[in-house]
Amino acid sequence: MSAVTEAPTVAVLAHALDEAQRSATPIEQLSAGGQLGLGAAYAVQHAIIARRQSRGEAVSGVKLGFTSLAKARQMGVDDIIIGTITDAMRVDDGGRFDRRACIHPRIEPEVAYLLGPEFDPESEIADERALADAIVGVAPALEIIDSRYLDFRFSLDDVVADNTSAAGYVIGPWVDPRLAAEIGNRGVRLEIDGRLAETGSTAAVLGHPLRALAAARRLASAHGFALRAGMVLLAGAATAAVPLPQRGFVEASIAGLGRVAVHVD
Ligand code: 0L1
Repeated sequence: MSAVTEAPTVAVLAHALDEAQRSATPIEQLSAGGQLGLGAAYAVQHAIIARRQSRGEAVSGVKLGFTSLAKARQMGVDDIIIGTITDAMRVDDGGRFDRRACIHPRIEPEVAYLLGPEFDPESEIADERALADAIVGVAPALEIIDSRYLDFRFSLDDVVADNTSAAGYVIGPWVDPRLAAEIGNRGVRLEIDGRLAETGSTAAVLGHPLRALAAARRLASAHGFALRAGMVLLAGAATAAVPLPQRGFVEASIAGLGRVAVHVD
């Protein structure tokens, strides 16, 4: 009798990626076994989040990836993607992040938005101005990413399935949402132990980070994500990501917006 090879199911792939994250052990890219497809990749991501929820985690928001050209080039991909963040990934501003939970983590500065009740994708509002009015806070943020794939290499489908490499995030002080319109082209600095590691501008995020609001709505309705009041939206990296140090103090600042920091150990 000839052997029949079947494509692995969404559940099998989600289990593999979830276990890779929990054991901090990298796995081969899913695409090595054949093309996955974007629909299946998002199904795997949702299945991973369901596994995390069954362990008691709560979804706290969404994150966009590859909203910056520099970042997309760094990783060799060419489209914006959406991922899920949970309460277990959140670290307090100035708090501690345990690097040993990761495989090969990197860190990047971002702009975060706090979504208000009007942000729901079912609501009528669609233009950029109205979406900006639907946020209730804006803050500087740090995102820690950690690909569960060997050598931090992946295709677009791979990284979507791997929940867009989400590993941790830190939100600085929330400020008045009206400030969001004014920070379209502000200097961004990422420092490690007081030394400059990366510098850039908020304009690297889609030309103006507020454009992430419309992108998030579009991607959320296309790929089955809920956007609810009180959720955080991470708009995507404003600079290339840098390797997270073994230990140290990482701080990001966005001119006119504020600072956010994390201790790594
Ligand atoms: O901000 C970003 O563009 C995050 C991308 C996440 C995917 C990755 O680089 O691993």
